[in-house]
Amino acid sequence: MGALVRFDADGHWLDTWVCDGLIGDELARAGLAWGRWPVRHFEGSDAEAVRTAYGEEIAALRERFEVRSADRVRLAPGHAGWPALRAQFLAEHTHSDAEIRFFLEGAGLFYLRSGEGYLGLLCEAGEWVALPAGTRHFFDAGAEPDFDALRLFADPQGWIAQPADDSSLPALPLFDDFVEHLLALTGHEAD
Ligand code: LAC
Ligand code: NI
Repeated sequence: MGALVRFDADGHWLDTWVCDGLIGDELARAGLAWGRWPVRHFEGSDAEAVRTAYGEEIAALRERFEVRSADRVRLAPGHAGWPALRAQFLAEHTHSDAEIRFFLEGAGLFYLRSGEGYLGLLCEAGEWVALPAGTRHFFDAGAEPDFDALRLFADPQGWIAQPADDSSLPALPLFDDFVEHLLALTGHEAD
């Protein structure tokens, strides 16, 4: 289950959306495209394997966005490089192209500025999101990352981030706290 949460300027949790239609509408208002594709199981650990399994869906995205390169990021719990990568993802940044991410497995949390406050978008397997170029955002996947995602880039060089001045950011719940709070709200216990 993906989820979208609105926070105020001080980082207080305000509204929670967990229905596809409402998440899509709310994100569209914030200028983001979002959707869900069927989860398919396929062989292969590279970006090409995803393009083969999701040919039609990815072709449709390519009609909407400029896409010149792609890569695939798979991070399993205990990944040695995660602390350094996490710090890089957690720093608020922008990209000169749209940030398009499609989750094949696991989950990740995006934060972006919206109006006076912030939106937190939890993406799970089957969900994709496109943040327009220049959107200030950051990302987390928790203390133990567990996701597999396709990243599509307009820039042929792939992942390039411009740091944003994040000194005004309030404390927003990172992935593990976000999920715990969400599960408590929706009446589920965390594992
Ligand atoms: C990205 C996330 C970390 O740019 O925002 O992939
Ligand atoms: Ni980014």
